[in-house]
Amino acid sequence: MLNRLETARKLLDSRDQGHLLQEFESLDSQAAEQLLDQVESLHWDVIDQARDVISGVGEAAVDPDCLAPVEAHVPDTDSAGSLRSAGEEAIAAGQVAALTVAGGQGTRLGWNGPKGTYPATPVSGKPLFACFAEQLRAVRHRYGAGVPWYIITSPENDSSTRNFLLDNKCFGLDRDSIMLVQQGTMPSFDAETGHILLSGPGRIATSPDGHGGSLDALHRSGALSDMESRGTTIISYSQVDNPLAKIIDPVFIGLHVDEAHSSGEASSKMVLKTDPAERVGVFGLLEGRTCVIEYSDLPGTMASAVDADGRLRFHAANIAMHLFSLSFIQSIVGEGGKGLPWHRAVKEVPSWNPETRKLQKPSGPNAVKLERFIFDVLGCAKRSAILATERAEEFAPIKNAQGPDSQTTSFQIQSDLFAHWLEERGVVIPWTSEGHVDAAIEIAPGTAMSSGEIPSELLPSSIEPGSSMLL
Ligand code: UD2
Repeated sequence: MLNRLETARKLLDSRDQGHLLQEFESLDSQAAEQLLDQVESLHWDVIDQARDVISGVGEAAVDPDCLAPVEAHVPDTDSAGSLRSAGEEAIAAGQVAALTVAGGQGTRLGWNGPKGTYPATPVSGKPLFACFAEQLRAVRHRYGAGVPWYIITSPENDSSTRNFLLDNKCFGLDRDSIMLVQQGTMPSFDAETGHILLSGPGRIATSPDGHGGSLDALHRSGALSDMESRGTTIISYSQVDNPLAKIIDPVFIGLHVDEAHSSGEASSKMVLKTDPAERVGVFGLLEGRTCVIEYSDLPGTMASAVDADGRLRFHAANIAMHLFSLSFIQSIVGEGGKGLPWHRAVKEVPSWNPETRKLQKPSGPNAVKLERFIFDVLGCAKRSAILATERAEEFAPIKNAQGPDSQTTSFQIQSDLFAHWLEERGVVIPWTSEGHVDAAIEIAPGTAMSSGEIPSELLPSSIEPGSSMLL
């Protein structure tokens, strides 16, 4: 233990982080061991490279004159048909893997468990993980090809995620078709001094390193090699918080592999942004390369700028649905890859004070957190395709306990979508004056993935106001 301590002390003192060992002598042997483990497990080379980001040096705001709007692809019926066939070919050939990022802390949701365990559908209240598992089962049934599913977890929620999936028998999927991959963490830094914060006696305050950290985690864990061994060439990326995410979408995959539109490296979905204040990133072109400017980085004047026909100039909203070629990702995180840039956020992080031996609750944002964002890979692709999709069909995120992007708003979006599916099949629907359905309606992916697929024998003649319907 002694030379471990000396090694740690040298490493920390050389970075002005020696305070982390200040109360080492007062720790019991287990806590002392855990502190040394934490010090040794942090990626100090990465932390050293992020020094300027931590201090906020050189943070450049977006230059309005350099960012141009993107052109999204709006498929008509014919082109959608041919894209779908190409996508179905890739799926049936077992070339597609699903990647769900579920390592976030879910702070805004106030849910005591992994976000993927949160009830996400209006009638059955099935958890988010079940929504995606059912889609994968439907894809396996329809195309005869299993889709390997990689789920990004954090050190905090990995075991509870694993136990939840096993307790639910992987929702009918083969256990060996699911791989949980723990993402990395980064320490939190005092925003003024740059000193790493403690979360308790002998415990370094850390948080997940952002969904962009999933790429390094896939590399380090061997998941990318596992994909290769399974014949994966396309990774279908989505966030755990959107129950309407079509995690295997043949039209999207068809566009991604269509050389007329895409270099086959990285493609994304967009929905129309109409509210300048909506908390979503927007797509743009910087020197000809696709990028996403996060809502927190987009100057207000650019967020509210409108073009000639009154539409927001930056109206292509990022819904965090991407397709990546496996070889492209390997080039980013492999030996030659320099990895993704760090984004700096200043947040409130309670910190342990060894002097007073108390956990100090900050009166305001006091700590720098560093995250990598997945969408920063887009700039490395020669030609990204962006598919325009309907918000009402594909985007019903659950991020907050109430208000926007909450279970309530998501349930209404889902019920409205399924009501439209039923109405297209002749069912009489009770619409309110605001254009929402006055009922809770849920159609499981195993029943239908579109209106036309609903078995006729299941169709009612009408939906009673205030009723619930599960198909
Ligand atoms: C994200 C996008 C935003 C828009 C919106 C759509 C970013 C920074 N912003 O906003 O542009 O696309 O989603 O809903 O991407 N996660 C991890 N590990 C982490 C951090 C997050 O797995 O270390 C997951 C998390 O579980 C969640 C998702 O990534 O499902 C997005 O989390 P967020 O809170 O960072 O981003 P958000 O939702 O504000």
